Amino acid sequence: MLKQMYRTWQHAFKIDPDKDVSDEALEALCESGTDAIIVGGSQGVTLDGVIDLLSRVRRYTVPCVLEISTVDSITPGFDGYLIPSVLNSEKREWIIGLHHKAIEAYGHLIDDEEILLEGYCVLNKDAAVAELTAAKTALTSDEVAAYAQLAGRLWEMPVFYVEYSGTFGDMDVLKQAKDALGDKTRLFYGGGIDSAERAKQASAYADTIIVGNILYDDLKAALATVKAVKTL
Ligand code: 1GP
Repeated sequence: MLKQMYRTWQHAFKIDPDKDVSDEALEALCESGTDAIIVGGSQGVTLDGVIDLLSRVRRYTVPCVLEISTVDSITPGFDGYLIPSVLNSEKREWIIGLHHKAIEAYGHLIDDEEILLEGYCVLNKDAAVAELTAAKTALTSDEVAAYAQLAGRLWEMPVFYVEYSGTFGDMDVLKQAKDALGDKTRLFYGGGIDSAERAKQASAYADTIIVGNILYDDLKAALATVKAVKTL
């Protein structure tokens, strides 16, 4: 059950249902020793794309979870569902609004053990997700740390996600977030991890690192990020 298993994750690959990945590459990713495959993206996510990727990942034993970006692309069959809330969005809908609407419509179908709330702090102004969610990315490290404290010690969210999607982030910001978070919340980090070295740097502070883009550009480098953080 997702509510338990995410606590041990050190590494996950995030695979975008809107991008092509070959069967060989997918096999290597799923058999890499990563803790989970997260299916998710911010643009062009469709139900067909999600179902296709789910069925291909399901050939392997690795846990597979869906990070929900649109209600229309939710389908049963995943090991769990990650629900992002963008804490530094300037639009209410990305913090709580869409979630409220979805629960009003589908709340009766939700198994609480299978869902997990992620408090996002989106920090790369050039990322698609920053534009989509109107994230206020120009934050000082103290401001990010305040979001971490809010998410961790005040709200006790299960996950605080420092998101630099597309670029490698400021590790001092990540360290300060970790220090402010308290011990109830896991720190996820994603953005620009494209080598074993960067995987190690981020995992010095993050409990779980998420690797995305590099898996399309350099599969070998992507696979090296697993070995960098996990003892297999
Ligand atoms: C994206 O945090 C993930 O949501 C991973 O980022 O694609 O830059 O690796 P990258």
